[in-house]
Amino acid sequence: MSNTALGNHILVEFMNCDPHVMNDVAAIERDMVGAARKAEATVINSTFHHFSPYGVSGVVVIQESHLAIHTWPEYGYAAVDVFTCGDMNAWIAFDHLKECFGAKSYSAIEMKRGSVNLLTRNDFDITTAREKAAEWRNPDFYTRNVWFTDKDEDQALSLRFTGDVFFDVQSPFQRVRILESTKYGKMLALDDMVMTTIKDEFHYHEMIAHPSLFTLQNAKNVLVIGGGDGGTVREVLRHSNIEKVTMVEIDGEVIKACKEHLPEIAAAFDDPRLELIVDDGIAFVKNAPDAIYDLLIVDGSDPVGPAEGLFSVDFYQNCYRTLKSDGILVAQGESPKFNEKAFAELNQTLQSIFGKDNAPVGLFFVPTYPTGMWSFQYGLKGAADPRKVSNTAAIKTFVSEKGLRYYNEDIHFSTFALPNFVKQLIQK
Ligand code: SPD
Repeated sequence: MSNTALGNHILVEFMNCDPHVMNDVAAIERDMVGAARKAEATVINSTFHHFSPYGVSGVVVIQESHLAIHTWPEYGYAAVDVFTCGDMNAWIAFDHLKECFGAKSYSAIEMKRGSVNLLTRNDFDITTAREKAAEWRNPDFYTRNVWFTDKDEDQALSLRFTGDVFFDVQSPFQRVRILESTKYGKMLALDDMVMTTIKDEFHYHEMIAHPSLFTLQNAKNVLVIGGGDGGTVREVLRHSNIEKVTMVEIDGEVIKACKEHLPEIAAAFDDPRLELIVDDGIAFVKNAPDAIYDLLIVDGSDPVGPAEGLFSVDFYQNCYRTLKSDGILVAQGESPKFNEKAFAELNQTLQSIFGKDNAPVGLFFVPTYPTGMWSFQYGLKGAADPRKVSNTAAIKTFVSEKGLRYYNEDIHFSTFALPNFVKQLIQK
């Protein structure tokens, strides 16, 4: 390094890179940290974010300055800069990244930063400054900041994750991933949406199952559409009156990922009362006989990709048909604060099929979904109405025997208490 400048900066254009790598925040973090290490830099910290639908930005802070990146997967392009001080050779990092990203073309310019003859040196006591720095810096340990972001155009929820990816498969329907979030443990992500995490899954799975099962009291035959992680059937099968659960999940990779990596959630797949079918739930309901299910649960993901049809009028008409005369439908209802349109339209659909007063909404809290406020929406075919249950003693006993952590006899009723803005969204 020339002693006429404080630093050396290379600005790199990597083009025609592998687009999948360009969109993979964990791989990019690994490669950037790897590049720094290969160039014998001391890594202090890394911060990486994935943006939905595409793109990664990140910085690796090194003792010798930094490496930064911004990617545009849709163009197979990465803009990288490597800023170094001291003897570190930035071109070693460049060569490493070129290979990792599969860049077929590239260009770079090199600049000297901080021309010493243009600067005036202050009179610092450098020895004390170095000693102070050594007190807090542990060169064997660096902090990682890799973020998974679930967002629409205006809002986002970001979870920090360790950077470790346990499962990453592009199925015919979606990208299925198991990542490890630092706060909520292992999580299932479909495309770039958080589906469930080990530490907060009980909010969703207890609330999708128990309010309707305590309303019906003696449900025997249940159909679950979706729910590939297994949490919903785990909760349904806690009820001893259940004789049969048919679960139809379109994506076998989701089941595989969760069985392997989320066994606490995928805990009931071996229950003999469960029939597991890997197929299209929409077609399954279309072909199902009339009036056979006590309870039909739609545990689908958001209305993009394979779950889009789970928000259609046709689908819910078939659901209505397959329910017994007193049957109940429960559907993942989206958020009145995140995707108001899908939330309101689903309720209109259910009102039009089940009747104006027979499509109640239950709100509950999920910390790992954008805005935290989420809903289940009901379709009540007959008189069984979760807003009017009286068997609270049975709920109390069940909750305590099974060790439930979200649902209880008070939540059973309070979930149906709606803020005024939600009432307005679904006004009849
Ligand atoms: N944005 C998340 C919507 C919820 C999707 N279902 C979660 C599956 C849990 N079994």
